[in-house]
Amino acid sequence: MRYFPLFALLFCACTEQESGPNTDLAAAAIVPAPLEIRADSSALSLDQAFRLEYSEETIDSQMVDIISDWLSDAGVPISDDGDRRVWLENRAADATPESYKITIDEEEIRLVGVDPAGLRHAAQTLRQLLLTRSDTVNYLPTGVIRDSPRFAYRGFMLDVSRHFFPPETVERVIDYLAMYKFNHLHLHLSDDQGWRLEIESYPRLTAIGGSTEVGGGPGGFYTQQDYLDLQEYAADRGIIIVPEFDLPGHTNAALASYAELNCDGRARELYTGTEVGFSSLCVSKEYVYEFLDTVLAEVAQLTTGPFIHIGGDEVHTLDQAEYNNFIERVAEMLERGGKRVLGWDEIAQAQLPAGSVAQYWNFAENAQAAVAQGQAVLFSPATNAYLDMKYDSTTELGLSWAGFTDLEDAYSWDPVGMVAGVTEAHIIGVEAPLWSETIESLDDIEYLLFPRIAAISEVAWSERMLGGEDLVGRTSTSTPANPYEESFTFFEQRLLHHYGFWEDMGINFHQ
Ligand code: TNX
Repeated sequence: MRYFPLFALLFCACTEQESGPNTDLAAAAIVPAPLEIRADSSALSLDQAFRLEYSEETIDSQMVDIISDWLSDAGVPISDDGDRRVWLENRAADATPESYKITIDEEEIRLVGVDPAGLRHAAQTLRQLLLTRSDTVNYLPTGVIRDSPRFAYRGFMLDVSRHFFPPETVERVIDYLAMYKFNHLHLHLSDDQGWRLEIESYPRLTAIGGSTEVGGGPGGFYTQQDYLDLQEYAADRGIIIVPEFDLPGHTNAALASYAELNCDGRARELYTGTEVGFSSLCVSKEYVYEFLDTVLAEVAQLTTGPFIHIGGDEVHTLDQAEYNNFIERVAEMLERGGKRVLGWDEIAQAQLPAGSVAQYWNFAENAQAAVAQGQAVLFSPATNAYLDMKYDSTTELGLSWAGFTDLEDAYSWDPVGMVAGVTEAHIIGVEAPLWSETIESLDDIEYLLFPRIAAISEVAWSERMLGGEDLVGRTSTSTPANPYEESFTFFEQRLLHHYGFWEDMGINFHQ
């Protein structure tokens, strides 16, 4: 593991100057914390307009437009004949994908990414510098920021099945994820309460299966065009959509839409409650496999990302052999279609194709089984990363089956060391799921997301101070040593500066 002195550099994130330009870039309130900041004790005035210039071979104008919007919304006047310059560049390098470097001097700002994702992250970091600066002094401190992600997969899951959320809501969520350097949005597109993606070969899945939701509301679904548009909106912001169809359990909406999917050949009633574990496709029927072959081929055809998520959780009505056989057949379909298998940790009980990923949410032995097969593990421990858990006993929204999860709980954990035998090399990344049994609107989503999503972003992106000691040898002062306590303090200091712009953006965050 690499260690860098970033926490030491960020130590004074809270000490705002009273007057005069802030010349200490190391005091920047950047979340997730970057790898390295070098301050050089000067400042760049933001009083003049900036022109955006870029190397045209490596950057498309769509990206420049998005970056330009981010910067002007954050208070930098952008104009074609601006006196000062913001320079954008992609420069391929032998570095971790998504790495970037920002240089600010008294004359200009330079953003260099090793790839388009890196350049976008650079722009987001600059945006945070702008949004968190004190509004009485119109300067940015000068210096250099170098940054790269610890984990390749940094995800968030939105359950659009228990309650349906329209595309505009998903777009806002994508904006928030991009701001905190996430790169995957997992959409939980089917469950007992709703099937949410149009499938041309099986139109009743959405006509019937998409017609309601928890509590009996109207539900809804994405047309294939909606899905393609969302996928493009996300890609323009560096985010890959991971579609999930939860199989073979959590399928009541499909069982209500096509009678043939049931062993008794009788369609189920639509379901608007919140129980789990009662439904399953009839895994002994060939019809079910023909159905899935067609459905998954349509989804694979629409989806540009490498993964399709097949769920696999909480199947309480099948024996192990039936379950394994089912998962293996479905995994094989994806493999034939050129997609990688992602599924909840239970899928590791079956033999998976090389390159599969088990999403650890509850069962350590399943994560270990995945590693024993040579597969990767994605960390979503319900005790720390489930954003549908209540903050505390007074939180009205959310559930509490995995306990309460306050900001410190969401921050103070690390995937390495959580499951014996699962080491950094096996871990593809971190994902925070938001299940929607109790939430119905963008306001509700924001309340459970903010501020915890920022904590998860730092777990997924930043090098941590582990074992009570960082690179510069600062040791934890807590007894017994809590390796996360000090880094949490630094995190909170930086995060406080984000509350102001969340308020300005109208985000309904939990205080
Ligand atoms: C468990 S996590 C589930 C979901 C629920 C969630 C509520 C998982 C793989 N299954 O079906 O929505 O808990 O927190």
